[in-house]
Amino acid sequence: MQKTLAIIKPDGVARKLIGEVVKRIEKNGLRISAMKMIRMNKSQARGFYAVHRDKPFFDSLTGFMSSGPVVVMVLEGQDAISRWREMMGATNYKEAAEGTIRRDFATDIEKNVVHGSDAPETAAFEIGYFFNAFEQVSV
Ligand code: IDP
Ligand code: MG
Repeated sequence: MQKTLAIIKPDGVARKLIGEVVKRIEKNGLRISAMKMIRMNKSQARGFYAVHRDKPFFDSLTGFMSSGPVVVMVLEGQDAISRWREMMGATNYKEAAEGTIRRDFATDIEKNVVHGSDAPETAAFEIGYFFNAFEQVSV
């Protein structure tokens, strides 16, 4: 059993893709054990993406992530981290495999619809960044 953090980014929410993304998650068999809509301010987005603070795209990315509401979710299941990343597709939608969320819906390397944790340690940090223990249900 593994947990991962998923985000439907501001472009995904604005383009009314919440239902589509949730449908794919449920179809895949991952369980949603926490979910809420929030809007980050710039400093909260900077905290979330702190690992990327030295990247040239950091300022643009954190501006984008604080530009509108996002849906944050905890997904649970066997190999949840890699399964969710497989469903998302490569960071650059042009390199993403057919049938992935980013291949089907992303418009830009930055505006790529969804986020997913990349390892158990980052998943633990990212889940704790948004959810306390009471907000995560056992399903
Ligand atoms: P990931 O979301 O697939 O894990 P990361 O390398 O962790 O990709 O980058 C975090 C986010 O930063 C990406 O999802 C994308 O929104 C943005 N990003 C990554 N690389 C670039 C880039 O080269 N230019 C602009 N934005 C980028
Ligand atoms: Mg990443």
